[in-house]
Order: sequence, then C-alpha cells, then structure tokens
Amino acid sequence: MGTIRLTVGQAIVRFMAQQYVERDGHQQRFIAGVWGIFGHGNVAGLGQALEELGDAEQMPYLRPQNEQAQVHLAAAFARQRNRLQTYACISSIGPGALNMITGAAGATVNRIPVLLLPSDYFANRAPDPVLQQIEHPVERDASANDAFRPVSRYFDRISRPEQLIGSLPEAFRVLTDPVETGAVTISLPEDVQSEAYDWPERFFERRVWRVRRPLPEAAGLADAVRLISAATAPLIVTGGGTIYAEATDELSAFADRYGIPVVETQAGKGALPWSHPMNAGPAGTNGGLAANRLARDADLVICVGTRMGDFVTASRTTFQHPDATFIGINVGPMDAYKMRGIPIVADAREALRALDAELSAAGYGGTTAAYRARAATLKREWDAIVTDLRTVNGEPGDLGQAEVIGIVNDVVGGHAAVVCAAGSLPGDLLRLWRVEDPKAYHVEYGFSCMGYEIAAGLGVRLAEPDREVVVMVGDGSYLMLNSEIVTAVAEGLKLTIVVLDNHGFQCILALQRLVGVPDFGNELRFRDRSSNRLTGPYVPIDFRMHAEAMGALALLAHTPDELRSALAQARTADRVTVIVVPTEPEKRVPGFESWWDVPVAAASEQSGVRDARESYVQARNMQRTELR
Ligand SMILES: Cc1ncc(C[n+]2csc(CCOP(=O)(O)OP(=O)(O)O)c2C)c(N)n1
Ligand SMILES: [Mg+2]
Repeated sequence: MGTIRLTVGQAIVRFMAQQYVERDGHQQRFIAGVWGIFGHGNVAGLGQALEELGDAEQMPYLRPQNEQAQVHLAAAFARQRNRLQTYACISSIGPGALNMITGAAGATVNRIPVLLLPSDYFANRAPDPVLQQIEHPVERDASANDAFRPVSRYFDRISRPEQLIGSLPEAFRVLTDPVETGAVTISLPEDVQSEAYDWPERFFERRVWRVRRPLPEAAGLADAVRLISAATAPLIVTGGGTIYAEATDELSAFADRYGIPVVETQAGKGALPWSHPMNAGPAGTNGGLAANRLARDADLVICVGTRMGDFVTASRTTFQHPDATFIGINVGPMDAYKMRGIPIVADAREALRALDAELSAAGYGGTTAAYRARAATLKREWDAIVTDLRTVNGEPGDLGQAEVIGIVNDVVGGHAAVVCAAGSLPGDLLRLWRVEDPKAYHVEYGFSCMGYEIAAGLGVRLAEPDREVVVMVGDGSYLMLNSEIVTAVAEGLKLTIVVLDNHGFQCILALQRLVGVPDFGNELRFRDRSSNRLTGPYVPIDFRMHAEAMGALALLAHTPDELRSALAQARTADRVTVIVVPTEPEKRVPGFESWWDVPVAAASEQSGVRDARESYVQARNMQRTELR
C-alpha cells in the first residue's frame, strides 16, 4: 500500500474531511469546519495545515474571540443538528487550551459531540519550560491539558505521529456514538504537530460512521406493557434524547393514542408543541402547575431520553406517589436505570414504536376518561396562568422579565430558535416561552454555563441558516462573555440578542433570600465607603453603546412599544442586533408547588437563616432518596 507524506497537522485536516455520518440513510460530513485561535503551540502545526489544505479539503477555518466561546458555539451547532455534525476546536498551549475546559464540560454534561485539539508542551522537551508550560515539579509528564481528562469522553496525547492512526478513528467512534458522545480531546504537542510522517493511504479513505439506533429488548418491553396497563395515572417525561433521536412524531402519536400526558425538561421542551393537548408543560423546580400536580400523583413515570437532573426531579421531590414506578427509555444505560427505572436501553424512536406496537397488540386502550379530563383541565388552567404572566401589566416603563418574554415570543413566534443558558431566564423561558417545533427551544441547562448564550446563538445560526435566532441573555451573562458579537459581525451572521438589564445576578439574589441570607454581593453596585460592602448605587452600564462599539445594530427598549419596534428593526436588519431592555428586578415569576435542594447554613446568629434552616430540614423529608 502506498503512503502519503504529511505533517501531523495536515494529516488531521485531511482525515477530518473524510469522516461522514449516516443515520436513516442520510449521509453528511461530520466536521463542518475548524474554529481556532493561534499561538506558538499551533500556528506552525494545525495553523499551517489549515492554510495549505483547508480550501482543498473544504475544511473552513473560523476565528472566534475566545476559546471557551468556540466550544460553546460548536456544541450549540451540534445540538441544533441533532448531534449529526459538529466543529473541531483548536487552541494553542496553556491558557488557550484551558479556556476550552469549561466548554468541554458543558458539552460532556449535555452529551453533545465536540472535537477539541489543544496544543501541548514539546514532546521532545528540548526547550522546557516552554512559554505557558506548567512545569509540574513532581509529575514531569503532567501538563495543563490533563485537566481535560475528567471533562472529556475520550482523551489522548499524541507524542509520536503514528499514534494518530489509532487515536483519530477512536475519537470519531466516540463522537458519533449516541451513548458515549461528549467532548473528545486529542492533545497535540507543538513539535509533534509539525513533524512529518508517511501515512498509509487508507488512513485518508472516506469513512462513514453509522449513528446507532439500538432496538429495545423484548423483556423490557414486556415489563413496560405490564406496568403501563396496570397504571392509573401514567405520565411521560421527555428529555433532549427524544429530539436528538427525531422521535417527536412518535412521542406525539403515543401520547395521543393512549391519553398519557407529557411533561418537559429543559432539553426536552419543544418535543411537543406547547398547544399539543397532551403537553402538560414543564415539571420540577422550574415547572408549572399542571405538570407538577400530575407528576406529584403519577403512579408510573415513563422517562424518555432524559438524564433526570435535579431540576426535573426537584431534587427528588417531584414524584410523591408512594409506589411511583419508573420506566427508563434511554439509549444510555446510566440514564435508563435512574430512579430505580425498569430500563429499556434503546433509541427513543425505536423504543416508542416498539412499545406502541406491543401495547396495541396487548389490547391496551389507554388511560381512563376521568384521568384525561383531569389532565385537560390542569393544562387549561396552566395555559391561562402563562398567558397572564406574559401579559403586560403596570407602567409601560416598568417591564418585568415575564412580560419581555411574552412580547419577544409574540413577535418572533414559536418557530424562531430561542437560545439561553443561565440566570433566571431559563426557568422563566421554560414556563412561559411557547414553542411550536422541536428545534425552536435551545436552552443549555445541563451545565447552565453563563457565557454560553451569545456564542451558542452563532452556533445555532450556522446550523440552521434559515431559522430566526433570538438569544435571551441576562446582564450578568452578557458581561461574562459577549465578545462573539464581534465574530457575528465579521462572519456576517444575523441574529437578535436581547439583553435583560436588571443590575446583576437576580436569580442568585432570590436564592440567597430563600436560604435566609440578606442581600449580599449579587447586584452590580458600587462599593459603599461606610459599610465597606457593595451596597452603593447601581453601577450604570451603557450596554447599548457597548454593543454598538462592537459593530452590532444596538437598540434600547424601555417600553413594550419600543421593544416591539426594536424587534421589528432587528428582523429587517442585515446584521447582528442587540436590544437592551431594562427590567424591574423585583417583578419575579413565582414557584409552582416545587422545591430545589440548596443547603441552608446549619448554624447562624441570624434568625432569618435559622428559620430558613428549619424549613429546609422539613422540606428534605419530601426527598425520595430511595429511588435509585
Ligand atoms: C460560569 C458561571 N458562573 C456562575 C454561575 C452561577 N450563576 C448562575 S445564574 C448567575 C447570575 C446570572 O446573572 P444574569 O445573567 O444577570 O441573570 P439574572 O439572574 O439576573 O436573571 C450566576 C452567578 C453560572 N451558572 N455559570
Ligand atoms: Mg441580571
């Protein structure tokens, strides 16, 4: 067999260009391009390779402003493409590499494929310590990049070129596997990146990775049929897996046919349109009244494609039926077995189809008319509460976050993709945003990473160029990571960013009050000289001017009319638009019969803390810690 002489960097570019995925007969390239910031670690390695081969291999290079942001962007792109395509992210060594750790963890938590290629210190160690090397005094081979290990689903360091021949295929197997996927990191010493090797031609042949749709086993289905037939109050929890598996039509038909209400998680919202008669809305800590009441009383919970995080389980208090039983339909065993679940380890679409066939073969006619009527009544009541919360009330210049959500959603509709990640917005969006298709709600709430929002907006826009994209971001998250607005300008990416300016971390302030602590450190205030605390007036920030300086069309909206007109301007604009909306922090959306486990100080001189501790200890009695 012949060989091809290329550097390691060049070989990676050529290899990536030949990797395809296939699902349901559709094939596409898996790596859409390479995001990266150059430094001494990669400018002569992958940087040279992309410059020489990028065009020929159709492997475009894109430049972010921050390495963390490029990983968020890649993850958002992959999520929006149902994990069937992603970007590679490259960085220099040291700080550039470590900037990707947070994004890597987010991708891994959310089970989203991203390929990370950070540079590393010299494998030959000749110039040690190279600029930005940690130089660990005891473990000589340790590098900053070892910090990727716990946040990656696959990690390797290439210290000789030929190691790539084994490592890259393994990386793509993991990336394209629905169970194992997450951040995949291949650490590339800077000297190795530019070394040449005679690669076997076969290494660069086109390879197609078929994305598995594992079928359910008969025994698990039989258990499920028995449990569903015997249940009086069954409920479905849908997570992101339903959407990634493109099982939303099956879910809709299943829920309709058998009269089983569906409750949503953050990643699963959108699986059914908000108006679907069986969609009871979100459950758990940030849930609504209908879902939380149905969940409280459910005797059987069918979990589809969800990791059952503590927000949907309200820290194990959502499900209060003493004999509540769980069926875990999940492609990943770890998730399928959660809550003492009867596992159906399978692709969500295949499992729902098979379960439907088995249930109808068993003559199951669905839930009782009384149960369906209860679900319908609860849904009607909840929909009315949502409408009420979204409706503008009070003075026009006194907008609350819920009203802003209502106005934005009314203008852009239920098919625009709304993007968010942290703060009080995710909870409010979960309850109040009305979604009409499965890709129109993109809230990252597995890692809830401040700074995801704007970068992710770019990723969603690139994944679906024809869909309107609206990023909803708090002022705190905006201040943490806003610089990809410059990238949006440079790349000509059109999206709308709505910044809700409420003077700081209002969701954590609310949480602080709940744990009995007086307001401390969460608002953006000047230091007060007499108290020596951050209790002075609000620090004024002109977010509009800030966004304008980066090249965005930037607008300020104080009133509902100004917001509607700004959104209309954004829709006709030819570039990224930032709309700054000052909001009233004390207009908060209440909780709906739910809880979240946030530990309260067990000793304090303050009566507020002691009272909060007492309620906390009481509330913990509700936790179903036996469900494991
Ligand atoms: C990177 C990161 N740091 C800290 C947190 C903890 N945290 C969650 S929300 C929040 C405040 C967010 O403030 P803002 O974006 O203004 O939203 P608001 O709470 O005002 O709605 C903080 C500090 C986080 N989720 N992510
Ligand atoms: Mg805020």
